[in-house]
Amino acid sequence: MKIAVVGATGMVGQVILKVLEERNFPVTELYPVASQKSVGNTISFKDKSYKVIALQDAVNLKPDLALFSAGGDTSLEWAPKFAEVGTTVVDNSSAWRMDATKKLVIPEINAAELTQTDKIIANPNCSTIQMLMALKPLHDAYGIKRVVVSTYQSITGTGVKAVAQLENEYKAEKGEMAYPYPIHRNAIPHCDVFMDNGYTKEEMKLVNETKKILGDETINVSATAIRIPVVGGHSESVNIEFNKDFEESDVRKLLSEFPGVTVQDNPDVNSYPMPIYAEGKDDVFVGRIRRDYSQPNTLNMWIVADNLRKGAATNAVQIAEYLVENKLV
Ligand code: 11C
Repeated sequence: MKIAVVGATGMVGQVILKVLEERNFPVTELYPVASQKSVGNTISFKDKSYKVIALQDAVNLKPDLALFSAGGDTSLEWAPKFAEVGTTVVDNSSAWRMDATKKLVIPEINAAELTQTDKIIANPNCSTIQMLMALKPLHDAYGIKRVVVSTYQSITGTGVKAVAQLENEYKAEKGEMAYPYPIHRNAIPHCDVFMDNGYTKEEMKLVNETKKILGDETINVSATAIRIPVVGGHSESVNIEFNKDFEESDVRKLLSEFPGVTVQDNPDVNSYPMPIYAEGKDDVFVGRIRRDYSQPNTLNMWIVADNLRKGAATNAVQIAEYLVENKLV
């Protein structure tokens, strides 16, 4: 496969390269692509050095696949240009996710929707991916009526500028601010921009992407997204009301049998998922599984995953793997 990684010098782009290498993705030619200021720099992949090239140069090379992680505006402008020359684009931004003509894919859930004609495929938001990995087997078994989710999101979701802000604050040094407030020793109830309805865009991604990926407009989701000074991954406290009742033991079994989910839940030995331990792992970790006694058919759980891996890079590479394995590129 001739593969372009667009945004190769960014936080997710770097993890995409690492995941491609780890999973031994069949790369015959690699085109690292970045904005003009990084063109000419080198990146390494499988012990070889590659020069970073510009977007138009990468289009001219007609790659089979382009994995994009360069922001919505770049995707809106450039993904169609790659698609026009026959490249299949897997896009990490929010630009195409809610476009009815584009598939929004978590491979363990809905990769079967993909066909050869899908030239721009959207990778869901990180908080959506980890939540739905845990909800899918339970939705199939009991039918989800309503989800109330609060997120505790890693600063790596914002990017390098946020990581620098935390480091500067930690060392009591001045620097550029990624957030309107300090993040060190703080919790900021504000991820992405505010919308007219009083929710943030990040919160509405959890609402809308859930319906699209599970193919069920009747699922109600209410979300609050919080930024915390953590780097390893996103955490989510999720309360789920089902249409049918469940046994807690069956819930544990369904979750542990679902590919890509690891149940880590034993209060006797203080076993539960935490972002510091999820960092660098591809699985979604679920714990604190317990019945909500305040109303019927309702469950609480705690979901943690590395937002740069399963929440972004790994999911995108898994989509690419599915396309290759099923001869769709
Ligand atoms: C965050 N979820 O942690 C975001 C990062 O829509 O792909 C990714 C934004 C997106 O703030």
